[in-house]
Amino acid sequence: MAINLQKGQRETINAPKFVVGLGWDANSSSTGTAFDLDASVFVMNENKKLVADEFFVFYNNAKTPDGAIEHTGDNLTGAGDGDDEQIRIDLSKIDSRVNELCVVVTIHDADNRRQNFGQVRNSFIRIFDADTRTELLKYELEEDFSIETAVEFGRIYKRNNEWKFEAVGAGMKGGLQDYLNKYN
Ligand SMILES: [Ca+2]
Ligand SMILES: [Ca+2]
Repeated sequence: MAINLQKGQRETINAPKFVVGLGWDANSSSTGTAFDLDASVFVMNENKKLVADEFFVFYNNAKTPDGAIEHTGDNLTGAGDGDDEQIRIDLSKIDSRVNELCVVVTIHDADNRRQNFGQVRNSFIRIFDADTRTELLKYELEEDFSIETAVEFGRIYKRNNEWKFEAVGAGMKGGLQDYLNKYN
């Protein structure tokens, strides 16, 4: 049975290999233009800085150099239930400098398309065991976002040799570059 988390809640991830699934549905009719939401991961050291440029995982850089974190592919529409984008994580391969993974979803070309998270529904982030496929944790973002164009869905971090997940759900007006500036 998956544990359903509330915003701010933290739980231990009890699986050495797991998948982070992210889902959303967008209301295209409100802008007349297709929505393309993108999941990205900032893989950071204990100073909350990117371990190296290659540790920013997104649709154009699908895998970290240690092979531990892999984006499985860019979904362009978000149509349908279930995960729209996924990130696979294998803790046995993870670089020893890695201490935290920040999972962010942004809206591609949000400014030009005049889109924001106020038009996005049914957002969730979940974690399931990669071997057994058992769902471990799930967080449904219930926040009413409005002008935000980027949302940190959750973070995965190491504490006392355990890996934990925190349901974050923090939105901001900006894009990937703003996170890059913050974490570089
Ligand atoms: Ca996408
Ligand atoms: Ca969807």
